[in-house]
Formats: sequence, C-alpha cells, structure tokens
Amino acid sequence: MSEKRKIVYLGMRGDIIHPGIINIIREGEKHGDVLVGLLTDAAIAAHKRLPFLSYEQRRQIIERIKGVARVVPQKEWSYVPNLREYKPDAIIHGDDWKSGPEQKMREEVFAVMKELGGEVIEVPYTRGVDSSSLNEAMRSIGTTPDIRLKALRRLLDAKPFLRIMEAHSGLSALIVERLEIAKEDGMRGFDGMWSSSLTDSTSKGKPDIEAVDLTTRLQGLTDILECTTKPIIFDGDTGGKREHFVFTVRTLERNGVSAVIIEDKIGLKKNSLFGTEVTQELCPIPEFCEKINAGKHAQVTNDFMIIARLESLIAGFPVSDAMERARAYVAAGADGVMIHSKETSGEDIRAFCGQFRREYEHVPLVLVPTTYNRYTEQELAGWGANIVIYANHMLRASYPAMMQVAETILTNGRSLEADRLCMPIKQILELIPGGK
Ligand code: SPV
Ligand code: MG
Repeated sequence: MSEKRKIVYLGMRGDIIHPGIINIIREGEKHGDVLVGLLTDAAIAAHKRLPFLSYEQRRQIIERIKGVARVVPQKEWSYVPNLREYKPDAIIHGDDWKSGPEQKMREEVFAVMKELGGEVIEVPYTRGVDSSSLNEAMRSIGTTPDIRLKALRRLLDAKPFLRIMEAHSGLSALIVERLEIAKEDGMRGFDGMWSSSLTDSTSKGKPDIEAVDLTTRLQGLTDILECTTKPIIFDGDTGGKREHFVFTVRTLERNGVSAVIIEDKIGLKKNSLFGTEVTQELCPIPEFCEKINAGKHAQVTNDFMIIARLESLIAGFPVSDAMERARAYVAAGADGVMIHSKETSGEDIRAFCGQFRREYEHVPLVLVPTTYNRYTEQELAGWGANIVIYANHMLRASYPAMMQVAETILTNGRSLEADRLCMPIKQILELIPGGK
C-alpha cells in the first residue's frame, strides 16, 4: 500500500498570478499535495486593498492551476487558524517574510508548525515578480466601472467599518488612493472617496446650493475616475426632482460610482452645517420615499446603492422624527441611511445610532463627524456606524496652505521664503508618472 501523501499548505490572495506563485506551487508539489488557503475578501480587507476579483472568481482560477490539489478559504489574515484546522505536514512560503511586516507572522507560523510536528518550507523569493509590485503596476492600469461599482458592497461585506475621504480633484483623489500609514495592526488607508457637493461647489467659487449641476460635477469626477481605483460615494444633494433623479442614478452607475446619498430636504438646498440659521425644509416622507423608489427601479445593476440622508436633526427635529423617516426610507428600498447633525456633543447621533441599530441590525449606517470630531472611528463604530465620511477635509486643508504661500510671497516680494511651504519641484514632476 502506498504511503499517504503529505499535505503542504500554501496561503495566498490569488488575485494576481505570476511566475513567483507558480514557482512556489511547483516546489510545494515536490513535498506533497498542495492545499491552498485562499484568503477571503474579509481576511484581506483589514490589511490590504480589496482584490480586483471576488473570492469565487479567484477560487475558480486557483483550482485550475496545475499542482493545486485543493482550495479552502482562509478567513483570517493569519495562517495560524487554518494550520490548526487542517494540520498540514508542511507550510510553504516565499522567504521574503524574513524581513518586513510579515516577520511576526513567520515566527507564529514556526511556533505552530513545531507544535503540530510539521515543517516550514521557505522558497527563495522571485525578484521583480511579487504581488506587491504587480499591485502597483495594476494600479497604474486602473480599473473598470463594473469592478469599482461593486467594490463598496464588497468592502461592506468584508469589513465592519469603512473610512471614506473627500476628494474634489484628481490630485486630492490621488492622495486618498495612495496614502497608507503603518500601524501596529498593519497598514491603514482610506477605503474610498466622497464626492462632496460642498467642496465641488466651493472649489468652483460657488455656494453649496445645488447651483453646480450634475454635468459639471461629473467633469470633475471624471478626473478622479481616471487616476484612481477606489469606490466613490457621490453626494447627490436632494436628488432634485424625482423625474430627474432616475437619470442621475443611471449616469452615476454607468460611470462606476458605487453609491449616491440623497438628503430629505426640499426648496433651495442650503448646506446642513448652517443648521437652523437658514431655512431647512424637510421633504414630506411619502415624496422622499417615491424618489428613493424611483431611483431603485432606475438602476441597472444590483450593486449600486442609494443611501437616504436624514436631515431631521439639522432642521431642528428630534431623534424620533429621524427614526420615523429612517423606517419609511428603508421600507422604500434605501440601501442604507446617513444621519447628519451639526451638534458638537455627538449625543443626538449616538442616540439615533442606538435606536436604529436596535431595529436594524445590518442596514448600513453612515456618519459624517465634521462637528462631533472628538470621537474616534473606533468609538463611532461602537455606536453602530459602518461608514464614516471625512466630508471636506482635503479642500479645507488646501485653503490655509495656499493662503500662507500667497501671503508669504506678497510680504517678501519674492518666492524664496515660500519654498519651504511648497512641495519641491522635483517632487511635483515625479508625482505623476509618465511626465518625462
Ligand atoms: C457635503 O460634503 O457636501 C455634505 C456634508 O453634504 S455637509 O457639508 O456636512 O452637509
Ligand atoms: Mg453636500
């Protein structure tokens, strides 16, 4: 009787297949049957950008690679839970984890394999073809409207909490797209972008009163779409007339925008952060429900989201009014709700979140903590929020920076003193590849 084949565990994302991965599979095969632990979206999303392909699509590809005996989901970033569950005879990994952020994971894996009486096989890293550098290359290729559109729902499924940042130009969006900082628990970045009516209007020198029309806003959005891949949530203001909103939905959807948020106000829209200093008239509930419903019927895919924004607290009404509206809007088909307030205490928002979560465990809940910004993301997530939007910070940051430089030049009658306030010329030339 032949000896039972050994099992060799190989954890992977499986989004980008390259010779380095094939090499590891081939090496693994020499030692036994290769069991691929394919990382789920949720396992990846907490640490890295979401793969371009869904888990199912990735599974179908990996299963058919010669040398792969079986594919199982790896639901955690760490290999350890699967190693304990499948008890392989060996785990195989590229030796690049000897340094850098994966070092700690390597130590854990060695400890577990020792405990299980198994072995760790390290394969020399294939230079120049690792997933991270290919990821960079993919980013420069871009994405498709379909992949981008789906990304928000996939992220909501994969992560309990998303961090969205305002972008009003290609340049500001590039920062949101690329910036990552290292934290103890891995890399931290933004999950997507907010296309804000306030910053789109302000950057055009116009008030935030729906005076910048959709066509104009889409021209700006196109710049963002062209240089980024992350999902976009569009500030749809009041959504306009119901008969017009259906076209807005289709236009956004066709462009790969993931969601539109519309607010339940009527009349001349004024920015919410004015609160009751200005007239804020709420839309009758049935009328707003019809608008949501018309939008839901107009969308072509199942992935596009229409999020209903509750302006009760902005207009001076109590949490109970917001709750009544939330119930009606969810029943009308809203894919999520956003609750807004200009109070700095956050108490009204916290009260709403508590009540909403008691009634709706899973409906996505969006917060825009511009005024109650003392609370951390962790605290807001604890209240039940799924999405936090930093709604205007990139534009607000740029204004004082530009003012300071302009003042410095005026004061000195030359730009030498302003240089230290500006990005170096070399940096601006190299920021966008392909200029040379
Ligand atoms: C925006 O960013 O345009 C918003 C959020 O709608 S707020 O300005 O707070 O109303
Ligand atoms: Mg707005």
